[in-house]
Amino acid sequence: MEWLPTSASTFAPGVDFILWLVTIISVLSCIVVGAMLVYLVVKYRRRSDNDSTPAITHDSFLETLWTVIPTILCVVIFIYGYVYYDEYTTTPKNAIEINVTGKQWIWSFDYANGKKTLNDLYVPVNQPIRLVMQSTDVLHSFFVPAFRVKQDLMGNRYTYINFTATKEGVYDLYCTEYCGTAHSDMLGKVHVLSEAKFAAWEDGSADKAKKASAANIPPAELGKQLYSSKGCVACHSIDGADGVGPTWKGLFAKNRVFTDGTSANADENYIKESILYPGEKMVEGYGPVMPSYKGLLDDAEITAIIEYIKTLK
Ligand code: HEC
Ligand SMILES: [Cu+2]
Repeated sequence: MEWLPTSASTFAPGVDFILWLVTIISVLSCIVVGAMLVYLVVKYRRRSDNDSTPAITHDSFLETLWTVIPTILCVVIFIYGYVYYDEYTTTPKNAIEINVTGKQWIWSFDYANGKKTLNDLYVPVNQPIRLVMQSTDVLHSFFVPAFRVKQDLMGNRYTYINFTATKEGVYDLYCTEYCGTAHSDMLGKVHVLSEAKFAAWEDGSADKAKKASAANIPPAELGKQLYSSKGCVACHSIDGADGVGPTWKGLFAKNRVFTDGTSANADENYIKESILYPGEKMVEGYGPVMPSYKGLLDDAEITAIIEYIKTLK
């Protein structure tokens, strides 16, 4: 049985150590106090009607003991806590910076070379990373359990977090600040890549390889994957339920009415336009909250999403 999530950053061992330290101290104290309580209750129970207890009011030895021992324990916990907190809040000089924007209900990541990703953060292994984070609306919170890092994102200021991933792999990213209807869908993945794989990802050759393999799956199937991986799932249902955005069930070829009174038939071109320029035609009854996916989805991916929507009758 795994007690704690995978440990995949330089912070994880220290955080886990303090967690265990505090847990063990608490459990041991609880057992000792509990056992003494039972023992003393039994030992000094009232045995007969004229059994009387001596009136002891003070014991300097005991008082010193129960002051000194907890104080030492607190100081030890404080010192470990302080040392790790200091490490946690100090960014190494050679850290790579990545900008993070939290938005109802999407994570977006902007990299130094101009790349941008949604819900998927890519980082090289064994490289200090500094995230410069902000929110465009309400509070969100960036939490990667495997790295033992968590930090709120705010609308009026930048907040920071740093970490160094130590193990290649894909880790869960959660929003841990309740941020509205689709909070529970505000999920992402952190992809920790080897240096070589990260370089390939950065210059785009990994994208091409991935696209080539994506080309082998049916478009509707790819569209279904994109629906979750690109975060459409946060606002659009596929079962007819109303969400932040209209459901995709039965959307294709349906007549759409817009806030300016015009209307259109939901064909391929309309859906593509809705994805690239969501503000152009506002479906009646909904707010202007959908982000543009221009530059985030290529033509083949948009076609795949359209094919997927067509299957949702
Ligand atoms: C933050 C919430 C949100 C996310 C995320 C989102 N949308 Fe939307 N979407 C909306 C809202 C709200 C509308 C209706 C208002 C409008 O027309 O912009 C909408 C409208 C649409 C429409 C037109 C629907 C209709 O009924 O006419 C399409 C197509 C669409 N979105 C596709 C997508 C795709 C594809 C994705 C993911 C790649 C996505 N949306 C992600 C909120 C969102
Ligand atoms: Cu959130």
